[in-house]
Amino acid sequence: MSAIEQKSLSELESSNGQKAQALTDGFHLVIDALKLNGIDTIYGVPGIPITDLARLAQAEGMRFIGFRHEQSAGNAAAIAGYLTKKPGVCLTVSAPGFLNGLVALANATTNGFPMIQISGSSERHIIDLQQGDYEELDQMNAAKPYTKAAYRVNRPEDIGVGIARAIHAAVSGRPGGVYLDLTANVLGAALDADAGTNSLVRVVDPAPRQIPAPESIERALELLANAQRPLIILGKGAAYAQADADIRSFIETTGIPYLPMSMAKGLLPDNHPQCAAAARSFVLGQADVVMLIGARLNWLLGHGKPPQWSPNVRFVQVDISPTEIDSNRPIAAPVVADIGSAMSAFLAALKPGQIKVQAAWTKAIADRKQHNIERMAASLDANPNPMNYSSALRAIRDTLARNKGVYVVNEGANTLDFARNIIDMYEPRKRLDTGTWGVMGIGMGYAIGAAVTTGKPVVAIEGDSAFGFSGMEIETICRYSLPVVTIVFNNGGIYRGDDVNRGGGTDPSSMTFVKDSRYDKLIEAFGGTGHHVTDPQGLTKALTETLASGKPALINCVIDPTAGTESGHITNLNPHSGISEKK
Ligand code: ADP
Ligand code: TZD
Ligand code: MG
Repeated sequence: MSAIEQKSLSELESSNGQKAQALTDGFHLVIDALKLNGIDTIYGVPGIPITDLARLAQAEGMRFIGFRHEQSAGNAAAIAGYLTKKPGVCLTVSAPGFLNGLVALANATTNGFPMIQISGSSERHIIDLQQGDYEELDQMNAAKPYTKAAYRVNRPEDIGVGIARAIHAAVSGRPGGVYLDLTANVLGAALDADAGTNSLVRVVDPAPRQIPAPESIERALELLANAQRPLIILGKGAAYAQADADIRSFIETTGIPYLPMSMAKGLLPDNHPQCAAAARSFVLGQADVVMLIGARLNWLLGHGKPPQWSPNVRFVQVDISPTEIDSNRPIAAPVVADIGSAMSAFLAALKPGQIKVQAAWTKAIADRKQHNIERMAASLDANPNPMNYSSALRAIRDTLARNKGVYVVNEGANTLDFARNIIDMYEPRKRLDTGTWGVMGIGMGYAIGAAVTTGKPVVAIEGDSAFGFSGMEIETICRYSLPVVTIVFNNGGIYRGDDVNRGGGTDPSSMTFVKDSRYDKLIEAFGGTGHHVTDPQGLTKALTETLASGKPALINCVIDPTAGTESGHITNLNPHSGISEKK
């Protein structure tokens, strides 16, 4: 045990036995500052120099959720931030632990999730002269390019301000990941207790409303009123804003069809008559005025350009970030505001009958939806042996339709793309997935973050490759007895399980895993329930039972190794060397 640890522990003991002390230290000030600002949970992995910070958090009544890898701890913090609008806090050790967490912090920034990674760091004077300290790294500067903001606290009396600044940066404007560096010296430093208390800051209104300019609302309504084929696209910014009732009211009052981006599914139920998801390509290609609400025109929307979009489409964009406007296509009617304020302004300004959606447009969408739904029904109803994505997902879809409050975490390639299309969501912010980066490895972290934050059941639908990135957190799920059911879509590989080594050697292909793996056995090692299923009936039964039990479970779901396609539904983004054609 280090000197710092001993000192802090002895303080803990004496604070249990005796009355208030004249001194406090950096460890206590961090905890006090977090608690003062309503932060009650830390996700992390302990070690030098933050071992006692985690212990102290528990001693002081906070929850500390300990992970097996910092990336998952970071992902849990990030999704907690998305779900609660309060920054999720991830705690990491110096250098390698910090870097492990940084992937999640960068992913949070990219997705606009409020998160703070607090990391202990080594001695500044040794780092700066590169004299080789234990876990030496210039962490703050390493973090800067990947974060919304990065701060370092060099004096214990600045901890309160450091945490206040981190909270403001994480949740204001477009939310994001913030790095807060706490040196070992600062953590261990003593400070007069009163001076310490007085140095803390309770933040006031860290995510202030951003009221839209009235003329921006008028301009947008006019554009929509003159549209022939209007469309609304809801993104995860709209889900994050938690303005659910006003968004629904605007959509229903105007009658404009809408398309939810993946994490905005359920903002209005997917079976809503105005939902155009089943006619996605059709509406993107045909719409003449598109209102983006908390969605970026990035790769996920083909950058708003042909061939997916009409060349003449004009845009309304509601976004809190002024620099998002015109980033890919010119925006005719920008509304820079927080979505809650914007939607209530739209509702207040909308005149009765101002926007009328032409029946021809509504009917064309309904016809196309019907056509696509019938086509999809054929593959959903087929019952191939072994199961393919559609037949397995139909079983999950139907079971989840009977369990509408369940959170769905989803990653993989085919496993992601099929599940997104097949599984309907009925409630806001219930679908959590690979998001803006299409990153693998969010699965168990997001599942744990959602379960810890909400206490609600979670079903994680995972490609077998995707699962491997965070699979060890199955132990974390069992340790905290979380109501998480993980379903591993086991097709034996990345995209497919039948790829071969093109060199003909004995090594397996770069794309495949051990055949007939039994992922269900993993969870049994930690006392969870494992199921191995090979048909939709078995899957339905296992999922129904495990959801009802509310206990950790893993279902190994055998999928035809030949069922997937390269890169799932984004094959077009995959440059080919020509070797893949030799299959
Ligand atoms: P999706 O991937 O679902 O299309 P994106 O993450 O690309 O969504 O876009 C979300 C957008 O929402 C971002 O441009 C972000 O600035 C914006 N945003 C996030 N929160 C709010 C909010 N409360 N009010 C307005 N805009 C927001
Ligand atoms: N590493 C990281 C961090 N993110 C990534 N997106 C990838 C690698 C590349 N990648 C994908 O884009 S999807 C995927 C990888 C490795 C896994 C696909 O296999 P799966 O799903 O088993 O999860 P399917 O059902 O077999 O397609
Ligand atoms: Mg796979």
